[in-house]
Amino acid sequence: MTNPRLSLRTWHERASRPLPDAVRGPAVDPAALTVGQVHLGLGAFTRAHQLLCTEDAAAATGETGWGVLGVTQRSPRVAEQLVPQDGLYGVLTAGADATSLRLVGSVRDVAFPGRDTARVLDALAAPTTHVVTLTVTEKGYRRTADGGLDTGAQDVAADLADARAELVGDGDAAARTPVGMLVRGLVRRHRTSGAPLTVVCCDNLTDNGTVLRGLVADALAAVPGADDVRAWVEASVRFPSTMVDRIVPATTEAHHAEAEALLGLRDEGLVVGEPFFQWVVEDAFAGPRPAWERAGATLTGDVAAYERAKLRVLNATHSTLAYLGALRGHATIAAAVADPDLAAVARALVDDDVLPTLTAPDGTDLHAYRDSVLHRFANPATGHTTVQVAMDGSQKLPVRLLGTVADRLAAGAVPYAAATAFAGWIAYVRAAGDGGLVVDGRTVALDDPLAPVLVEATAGSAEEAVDGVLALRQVVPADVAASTGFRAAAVAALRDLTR
Ligand code: CS2
Repeated sequence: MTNPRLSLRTWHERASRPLPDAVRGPAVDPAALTVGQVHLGLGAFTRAHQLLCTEDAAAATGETGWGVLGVTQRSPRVAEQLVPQDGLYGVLTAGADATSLRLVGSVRDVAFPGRDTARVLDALAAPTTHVVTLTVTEKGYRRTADGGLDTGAQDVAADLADARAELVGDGDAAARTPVGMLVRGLVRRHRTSGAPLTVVCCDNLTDNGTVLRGLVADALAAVPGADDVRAWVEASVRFPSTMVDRIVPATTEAHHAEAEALLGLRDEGLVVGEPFFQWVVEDAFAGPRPAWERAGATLTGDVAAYERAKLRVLNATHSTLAYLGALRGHATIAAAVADPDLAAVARALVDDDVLPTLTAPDGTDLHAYRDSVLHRFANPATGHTTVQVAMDGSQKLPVRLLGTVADRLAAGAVPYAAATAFAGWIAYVRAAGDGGLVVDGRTVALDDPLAPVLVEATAGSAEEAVDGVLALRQVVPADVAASTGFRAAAVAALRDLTR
């Protein structure tokens, strides 16, 4: 007999009977919450991170105003998962030794832009909404090579035309991009309540708050007649930077089976996370916020050092292990880091190239941080795949790897391990791009918004492939591309990998 589906009703029924010790219900009564936070990008990551923290903060303070309206991206799939479950979902924490399941009830409403844009805009404008959080991935921000908003892209331009219509109260067409949705919501807020707002970027970008503030400014500069809105945003909307950290793999059938065995209910919205959790948030808010510091987050005046250390140590070694690991046929990050050759590359990357570019954030021992990161990667229970981490390299490597390269070159050093990582990406692109990469019995497709450009750029000899990628200005900064030392190191590494 199949188990019933998770919902408020079935959960209450289930909770009236004894539960395994490893299962916890929502920290607050979901039915008592009203929406005070809008989240753009309701994927797995935020469900295992920010939204859990928001619920714990509400539980710690007893405040009932921090329910969340979650907004999906391009597909209605997450809405289909969560709406029938009254927004309830489980977070399966997969440790090396123990697994536990926690239900979260902070999502009080779910919207899909293709259908519900009007409702999202109203929520962004409502004076009862104080905080907007975003996890839309690197590519979701639609940036150009110089980091500005790609206002020439068709979908961005269409959103900006709708932002112009919104100036006169006429703009309910479906939003196509997250920044477009946000900007239209800001225009509506300015036109209606004018209440202050805080917008919290939670993606892996350097100085992410400043980046998002710049994109919003670019958008408004491209909307004729929006000068008053721009001035209001400058005065009344804050964009704190944040560093977010938790490994959240894609949910598998095995995870579903494990959670269902614990709970006795089917949960289509289940997400999985490692035991580790970190969130460092710049304490720069325009108004009220959930008491995230009561729920494990660090509120600080300076996020930059944390952000840089995390991107350059964790995310850079993650990508390196993903590319080199997949090329060696390792399906998971845990298998890749268990390969002594690859662990040595990861350590060399951190020790030789990354650490000289970092200042330790308050009280952090960066060597211990490196070890803790590699230890987390070795957790076999998450099942995090190399192919998942390998996606979108053209969007990720500039942020996680090429800043390190630029800094080392500026200091007069050739970053050899970083060149190996870069060559690993090129080798992966070549193998996946021509259909010749098989991991775990499956042919891997190249998953990257620039895939066709990358395949073309990486054709030919090792020299030609490295030169082809170095010439892609939307990926590689000019100072890195101009270095003959880095080029030679990358060519040598690519030859080794190809051999
Ligand atoms: C990973 C990150 O998929 C990736 O590119 O490097 O998602 C990583 O798991 C998180 O940033 C950890 O906080």
